[in-house]
Amino acid sequence: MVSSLSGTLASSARPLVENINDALNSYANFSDGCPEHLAAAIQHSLLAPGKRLRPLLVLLAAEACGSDNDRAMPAACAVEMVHAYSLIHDDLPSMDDDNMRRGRPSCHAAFGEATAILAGDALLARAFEVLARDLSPAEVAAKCCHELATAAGATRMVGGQADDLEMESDADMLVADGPLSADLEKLQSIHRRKTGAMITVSLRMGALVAQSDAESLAALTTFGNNLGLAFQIVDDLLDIVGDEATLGKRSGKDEGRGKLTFPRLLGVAESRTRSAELIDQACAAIDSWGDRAATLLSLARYVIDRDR
Ligand code: GRG
Repeated sequence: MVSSLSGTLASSARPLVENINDALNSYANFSDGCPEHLAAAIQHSLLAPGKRLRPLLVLLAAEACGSDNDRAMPAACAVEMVHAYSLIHDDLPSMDDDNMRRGRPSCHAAFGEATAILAGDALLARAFEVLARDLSPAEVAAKCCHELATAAGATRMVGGQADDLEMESDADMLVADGPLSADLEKLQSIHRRKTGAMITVSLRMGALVAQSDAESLAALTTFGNNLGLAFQIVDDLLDIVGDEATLGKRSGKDEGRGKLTFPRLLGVAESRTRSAELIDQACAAIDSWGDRAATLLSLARYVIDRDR
């Protein structure tokens, strides 16, 4: 991500992303007992050049609430592990069926389907091992385990994915028959769970590590909820207007699969307007924080200007 950032954001984010990558590297090394091909599959996916948006949000939220990066790093790495697992499983033939991810062959394309499923499983488990072992005090570790498990589970990310897969077959019917507001509600509900929950929990874990007050936690939650939905709308737009080489994955696939997306429901221009409004609402939640929120605010603006 850093390569496509500019100005102040790049100079604040670059060292953080380097620290995140170093920490992920060490967490991707297993002591005796992990088969070599499984470790290779885990490293292939976890250490691939992703934007590291979620771990950055953890670190920046912690920093904005007065904590240092080292304390928050286990939570930052844990959320990236859950994200990497979700991408591996999402790319499987039975889900989104994608052979490219982060500019590389997706995990199952490189290591076979069974190993890819197991690499995802191992990353999900590793995330909670890291949170429970490396976060302190114990109450903060327990809270983060609870929040991340909820965000990743059946009522949020996995549930959103399940509804998204189910809706693929109904997309034509939905657009043709239903009132626009009902379709939009359904689409937003799916993406708030599938994509938004992991973005919001990243910010919340940062605040929890910093043992912030309830008001700051609530403000970051509002920031995250709006940012998460804006992120997904931009993801839908990039699938239409994005460049495959820059994205590092196939584009145009939503259309090919007949998926219901924001641009399909609202059109490209209205989707752009909607994502910009959501970013304004996100920023309004923490605008009054002044300098301590400056990088978070720049990151939110980057989310709608990004090209990958
Ligand atoms: C399979 C349990 C399970 C869940 C899948 C994450 C997800 C849920 C699906 C990924 C498909 C997708 C394109 C979702 C939309 C938004 C999203 C999560 C994009 C990928 O995140 P980025 O752009 O990726 O932050 P990088 O590679 O930069 O980390």
